[in-house]
Amino acid sequence: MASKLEAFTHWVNEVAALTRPAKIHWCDGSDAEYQTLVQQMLADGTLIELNQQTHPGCYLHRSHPSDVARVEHLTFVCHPDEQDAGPNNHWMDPAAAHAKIDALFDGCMEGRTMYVIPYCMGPIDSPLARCGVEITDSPYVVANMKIMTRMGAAAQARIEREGKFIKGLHSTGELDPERRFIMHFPAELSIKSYGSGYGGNALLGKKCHALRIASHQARSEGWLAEHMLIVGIENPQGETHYVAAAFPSACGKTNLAMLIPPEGYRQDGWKVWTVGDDICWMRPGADGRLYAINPEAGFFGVAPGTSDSTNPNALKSIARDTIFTNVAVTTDNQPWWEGLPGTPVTDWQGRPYDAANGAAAHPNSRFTVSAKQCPTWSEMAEAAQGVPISAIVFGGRRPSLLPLVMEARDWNHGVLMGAAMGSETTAAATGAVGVLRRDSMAMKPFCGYHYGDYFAHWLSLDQPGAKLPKIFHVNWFRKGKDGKFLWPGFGDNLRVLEWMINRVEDRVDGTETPIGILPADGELKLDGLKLDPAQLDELLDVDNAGWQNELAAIGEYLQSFTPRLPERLHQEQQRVAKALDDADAQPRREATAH
Ligand code: GTP
Ligand code: SPV
Ligand code: MN
Repeated sequence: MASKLEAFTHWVNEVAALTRPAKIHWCDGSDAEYQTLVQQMLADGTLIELNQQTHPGCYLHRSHPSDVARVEHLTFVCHPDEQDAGPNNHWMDPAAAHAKIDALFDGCMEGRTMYVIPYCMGPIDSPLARCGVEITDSPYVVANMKIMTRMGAAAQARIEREGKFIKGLHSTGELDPERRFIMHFPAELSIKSYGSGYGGNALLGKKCHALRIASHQARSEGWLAEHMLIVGIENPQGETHYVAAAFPSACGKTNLAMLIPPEGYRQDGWKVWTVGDDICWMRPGADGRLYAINPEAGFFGVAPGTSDSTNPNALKSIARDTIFTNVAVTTDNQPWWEGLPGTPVTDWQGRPYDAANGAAAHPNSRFTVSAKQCPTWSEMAEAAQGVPISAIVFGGRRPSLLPLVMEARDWNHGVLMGAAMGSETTAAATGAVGVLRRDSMAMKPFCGYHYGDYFAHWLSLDQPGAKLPKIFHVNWFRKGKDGKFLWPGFGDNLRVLEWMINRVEDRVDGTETPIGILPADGELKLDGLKLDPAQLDELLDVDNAGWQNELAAIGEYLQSFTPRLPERLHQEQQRVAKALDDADAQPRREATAH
């Protein structure tokens, strides 16, 4: 026992010797501790009080204008062997990486407080959960970790019991983009992050631990750590199916996780339960099905676009006890962003709002809120064994070609669909926005090892006795010739989820096409929706020639992972390409593919 605790304190002492803080604070995760930190941050300007009448317990944080998103070009995965990082990661030799970043950490906490944050990712008593400790000099990080994870005494007790935890060291440093690195050492189960105070760069339990390090651990332990929401769909008979969906950053996970059923569905008794909005850890259970937990305890959600018409559940969740980062404010000091009623007077940088300066709220402005505040929060989110997954969904922002929904014919085909995912880039990471890039399983920025090995790991789950979920691909973002989205999206996405569940339950047949199974005529329930039939045709159109090009591009992309590309995935790409060529050789049918 004692030695397990010693390893923990030894590491803390080592870090203190390097960073030389004036004080060390061991976080207990209590509400009193949170309140004390908030008062301190209000006093030094780190937090700004928002209108406490309309938004009790809500505060605004303005990050440095150069520090508003994840920095993928400064994020490194430092495996001893460069090959293990793969072409999907930036790599640095571990010893060189430590030397480089330790030089920045040297004395960086002088005169300041160092916080030690024990946390648990996942329900505290879950065998699927994993613990970590983040050391940081940022009280803003402590407050966010308190909301986003199970932080404090209970986590510390589990760490003392197990001895094993992920070591995360963070300092906001000078916020100089030239002195900013997010480094991962999977073999050492450790993370070092310097020079950013923002989201995924600084809240180390989230992307750094729960995806980059965890995906590596998951591979050797036979499970999956994925960038997925988890949502429960309860039908009028009271049966609930759980769906896990991977969409790239700012492509709709939080929205789908909290969706409100369309009017007719609500009347019929459909309910939607939120289990997670960003990260999903799943593992095969004794019955062969995949069981999933949400390792997080809160939401770090995109603010712009969140409104009463798009995501009322999110809006209700953030009416109190929420930290807002980089949003605008109104005259009466309420938080504001594009999509809300009212008018902004101060922009996200604290300047008087002027449309000439661009959006009032930063496009990647966020809210941090406890998941318990969500009206649709599922009690199953606390279940130690997790929830059984009926369907896995992949999707991205694809203005053309990709149909509203398609189903993979088997696991291999589903893994190909995930690997082939593409999406237009968003403001969630620094860099150009709206550029189409491949983002396999929405994990391009988060897979902690070689994508070829990762695809092989996915394929390896298909074993005798496994009862794997069906795999689907969706696209809420297909546009018509007028440049407008063809599909209304948001709550109406339930119509697509219902079709998936009907497929899982074998209640509908779908239509086979070379690219997968699409809804047959009449299988998508569209009652109460004003959707032009021509629009539906376009949403479900399979453009053979376009798809032949797509398959060639997918083939080329997959080849970039040789020699580690699994032969099975290559063969699957060849199979679909051939099916398209064969369809081309056949005389044209009169109707489109659905
Ligand atoms: P991260 O937290 O970055 O991982 O993002 P996320 O995947 O949770 O994305 P989120 O749900 O916050 O949505 C991001 C943006 O996509 C918001 O501006 C939404 O309004 C928009 N969006 C979400 N769902 C839909 C949809 O069904 N249709 C359309 N057109 N837009 C959507
Ligand atoms: C994402 O970018 O996918 C996010 C926000 O969920 S961050 O925490 O910054 O990773
Ligand atoms: Mn995310």
